Amino acid sequence: MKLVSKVLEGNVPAAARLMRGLEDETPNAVEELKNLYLHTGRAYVVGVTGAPGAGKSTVIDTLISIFRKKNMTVGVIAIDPTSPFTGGAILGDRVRMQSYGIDKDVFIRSLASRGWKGGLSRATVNMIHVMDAMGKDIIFVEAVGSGQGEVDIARVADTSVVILTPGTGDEIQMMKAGILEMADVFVINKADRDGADNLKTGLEIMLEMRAHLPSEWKPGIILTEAISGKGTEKLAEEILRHRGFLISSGGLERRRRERAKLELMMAVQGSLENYIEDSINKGCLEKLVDDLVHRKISPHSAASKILSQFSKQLI
Ligand SMILES: Nc1nc2c(ncn2[C@@H]2O[C@H](COP(=O)(O)OP(=O)(O)OP(=O)(O)O)[C@@H](O)[C@H]2O)c(=O)[nH]1
Ligand SMILES: [Mg+2]
Repeated sequence: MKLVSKVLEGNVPAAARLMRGLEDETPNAVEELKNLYLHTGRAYVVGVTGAPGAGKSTVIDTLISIFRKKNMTVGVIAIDPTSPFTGGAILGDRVRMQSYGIDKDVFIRSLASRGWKGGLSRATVNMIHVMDAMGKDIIFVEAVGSGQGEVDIARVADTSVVILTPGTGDEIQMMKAGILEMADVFVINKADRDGADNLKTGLEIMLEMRAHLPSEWKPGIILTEAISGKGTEKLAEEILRHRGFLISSGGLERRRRERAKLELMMAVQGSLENYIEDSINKGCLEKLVDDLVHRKISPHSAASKILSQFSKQLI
């Protein structure tokens, strides 16, 4: 439990060590997390998604400065796009956001999108908890959006920012992936390029087509040129406006409840998976698979057997 008290004091090496432990889900780190969790729930989480190269890192970069000026401490979790050639994480984000390396109130951590024992959602949620416990006021989670991915980030974020760029046909992709429904704030970045106004109009029409109750949040559309910082102050305001709306409407509490439930389900799933892995060692699982292959049992009955053994073990 030594790491937790250090993390709560904002100790960076301790936080980095705990994060590494959580990457591999070592028993020690998982034990520390149990205690750490009780000190979390204060940070505001902003998901930032968009196509590769849309400008997510550049936008976050400008937002870091804006929120630091508001005296808020910042955490960033950058889920790197994985190169199809090497399977390694692209280093660009780390280099670009390096200038904050000396500011102790900004903590940036990259996460490779592969190789996480418990899956990306669990890894991301755990990183959020560590930064939250460190006392970060606002945490940005950058993730490449390619359909399913954004939806997952939306489940762990309080505010979901979706970045689009002109001339890429993003809006069509977006409708297909159901992103329209999950975005709280739309950003049209690279507004210095042709087609930004057309994209905005198209997006407005799509949003109008959705039925809105007067009490519902209507996502704003912010035009930015992240590279020069133009429009990003407005974006920061819009994020805070959404936060205000969530707090006053009770939406924040609902979202956080959903998140707690998601985590509970992931924890149950994790415990079951660990149990099943142990069963493999004992040969139980292979025996069940044999029975399935020879049609002596159905998958549902086999699952019930595993679950009943599991529940006996819990008692
Ligand atoms: N013209 C223009 N270029 C921009 C703007 N914002 C970012 N860029 C450039 O777009 C490129 C990609 O920006 P990033 O911030 O790395 O984009 P990203 O979405 O984080 O990219 P990945 O993490 O690789 O998915 C960089 O070369 C930026 O300099 C902008 O407003 N206008
Ligand atoms: Mg990036």
